[in-house]
Amino acid sequence: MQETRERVLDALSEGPVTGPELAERLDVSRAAVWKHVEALREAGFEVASGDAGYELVAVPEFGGAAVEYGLAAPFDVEFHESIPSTNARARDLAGEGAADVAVLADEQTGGRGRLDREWSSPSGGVWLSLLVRPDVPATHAPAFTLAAAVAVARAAREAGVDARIKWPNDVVVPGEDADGAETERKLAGILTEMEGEADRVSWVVVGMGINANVDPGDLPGDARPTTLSAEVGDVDRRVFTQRVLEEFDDLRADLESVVPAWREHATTLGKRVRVDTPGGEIVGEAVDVEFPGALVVDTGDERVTVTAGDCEHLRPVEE
Ligand code: BT5
Repeated sequence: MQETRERVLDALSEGPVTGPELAERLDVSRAAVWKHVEALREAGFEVASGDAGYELVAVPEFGGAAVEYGLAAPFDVEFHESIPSTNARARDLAGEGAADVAVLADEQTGGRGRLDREWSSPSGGVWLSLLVRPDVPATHAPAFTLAAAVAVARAAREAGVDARIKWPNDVVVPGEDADGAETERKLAGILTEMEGEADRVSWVVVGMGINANVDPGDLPGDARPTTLSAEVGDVDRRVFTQRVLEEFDDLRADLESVVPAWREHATTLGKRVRVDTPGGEIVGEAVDVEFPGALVVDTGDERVTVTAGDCEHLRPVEE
C-alpha cells in the first residue's frame, strides 16, 4: 500500500481526527487528505466523518486494500473479482519486471493445476499467486512450493482445520469415507512456475488454490475436495490471506527452515505410496523429504529420491 495512504489509514483507525490535523501530521495538503479518504471509501473502507473528524469504522471484508491493511509482509496485493488465472496474471507482471506482488482473486474462470489440469475456482475462494524474485539457483525452486504448502497449512490450522501436507503440493484434511474408511480431502493445491538460468532464478510464481468459503458441492466430486467453510464454517478471508502471506514471507527468508516445517505437518511420511514420475512408477514407503523438496521412497530394495511426480497414498500392506 502506498505509504501516505497507509499512514492516513493508521491515523483514521486511531481517530477521530480532523482533516487539518491529519494534513499537518502527514505534511500534505487538506485536499490530499480528502483524496485519500475518498479513495479509501471507494476501496470499501467505511470512514465516518463527524464534528470530531474522520474515523475508520469498518474494513472491507476482502480485496486488495483490505488484505494490505495491517499486513506484516512486503507484498503489494492486486485484487480481481474475477480473472482467468492469477498465475497467468502474475507471469505477465513478471514480464513487466514486477516483484513481491500477490495477485488475488475471488473467482477464476480458467484456473490451472499441474500438467495443465483444470482447477475449479468458484467465487468465495482464496485464489492467490505470489510473484517473487529470490536470489537462489533454479534447483532450489521446489522449496517455494513446500513453503507455500506450509504457509497454507499453518493458516488453516490457526483457523481450526486439521490441515496436513501431502507431497509435494496438496494441503489435505483427514476424514472418513461414507463406509468409514480413512480418506484425505484436498483443501488446497499449489502450482509453482519459474523462469531463470541454472545458476539463478529470475522469478518464481507460486500459485495457491485454497478452497475457502466454497461449497464442496461446487467442486469436482471425483477430486474428493474439502473447503474451509465445510470444515469450520466461513472464515475471514482477509485475515486468512494475510496469515498465508506472512507465513510464506517468513519461510522464504529462511529456506533452510522449510523442510523441517514441512515434515511437522506431513501426512505422506511413513505411508506406503505410489509415485507416478516422468521416469516411471515407484512404490514403497515414503521415509523422508530432502531439501529442496525431494521425496525419499524406500522400495524395499533401495532408496529412491523422487523430485517430481503425482503421489498416491496407499493402504498399508496387511501383515
Ligand atoms: C494443483 O494441481 O493442485 C495446483 C492447483 C493450483 C491452483 C492455483 S489457484 C491460483 C493459481 N492460479 C491458477 O490458475 N492456478 C493456481 P494438481 O495437483 O494438478 O491438481 C489438479 C486436480 O485437482 C484436478 O485434476 C482435479 O481433479 C482436482 N481439483 C480441481 N479443482 C479442485 C479444487 N478446487 N479443490 C480440490 N481439488 C480440485
